[in-house]
Amino acid sequence: MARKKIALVGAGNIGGTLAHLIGLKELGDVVLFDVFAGVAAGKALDIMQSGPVDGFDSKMVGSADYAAIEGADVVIVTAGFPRLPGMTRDDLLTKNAEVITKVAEGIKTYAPNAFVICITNPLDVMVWVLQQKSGLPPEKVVGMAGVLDSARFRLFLAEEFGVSVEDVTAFVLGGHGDTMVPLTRYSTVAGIPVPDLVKMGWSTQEKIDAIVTRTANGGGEIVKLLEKGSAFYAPAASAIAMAESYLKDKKRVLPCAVLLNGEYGMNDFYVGVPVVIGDKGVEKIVEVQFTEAEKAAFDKSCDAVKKLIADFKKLGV
Ligand code: TXD
Repeated sequence: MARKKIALVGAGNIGGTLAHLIGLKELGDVVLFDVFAGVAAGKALDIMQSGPVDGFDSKMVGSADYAAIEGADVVIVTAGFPRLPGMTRDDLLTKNAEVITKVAEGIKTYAPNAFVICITNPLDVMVWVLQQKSGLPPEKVVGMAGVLDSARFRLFLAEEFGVSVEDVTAFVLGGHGDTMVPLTRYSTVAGIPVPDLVKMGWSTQEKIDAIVTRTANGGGEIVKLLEKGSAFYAPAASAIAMAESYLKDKKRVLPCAVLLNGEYGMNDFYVGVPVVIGDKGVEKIVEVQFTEAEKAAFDKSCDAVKKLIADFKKLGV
């Protein structure tokens, strides 16, 4: 069986980390694409040279020519401009929409059968632009945000409870941004919901509320610390979990930004909800019952995404 081909459009911080993880996990061969061909080729060669040490044989090349991504099984898109301190995700809208439009054309021409994972911010709008402009089926174009947001939530909860991150599951919905909706009711330690753990005296509601706020601002916290650029290790690991579920038909249940078509009473825009990812792409959208407060928070988050899309349409990019 031939090795899978994974194209990484954008060879910056996340792109390089993705390539390294793909090598370490032996998921396939890698094409790093970037407008800076030298950066893409340099990272590809550098990572391939770690192969003999770590014991992987993935072939890696760098290119500034879209023809290089031809026939890719998976395309992960990070191309664009990162968020700088003081800049909101929304400020990135115009600049990154232009980049994503070009990327969509490249994918449509050279990798129309790929499973495409978009990471570029502002995520929920960029993944929508990518799907619209590429014309790929919606079940093959998803956005990565929820896996990262729930990983942050899981880490903070694990620290609060003094337990392994492995035993904490978390449930995060909505747009990637300040309006994201962490559902504590569906977040657990080994199956015990967080509200029950509060009742058991493991924490207080105030502390859980603070963790929810910290999670929603998780990206900004890293941006502030780094001073230059945004998070890249955890975002890369999160996208790899999604790619792996597709490539191995694992059917993992992961929160991803997907195009809603009536689910949750919403239509025609991308937002984060739990989905099953298998070899057909998004195989199922999981619809949970909301309480009134949860529904209000989810609607607010959807409104923020819809507003961004309306802003984008006005720009006419
Ligand atoms: O949860 C999430 N979705 C995110 C999103 C979490 C963290 C970061 N998130 C966003 O990912 C971030 O706001 C950025 O929009 C992307 C990529 O982040 P990264 O840290 O990798 O940014 P870099 O290091 O600046 O890399 C971007 C690369 C860089 O090498 C540019 O030269 C390249 O993109 N670039 C392009 N490549 C191809 N084609 C075009 N047109 C292009 N323009 C820039």
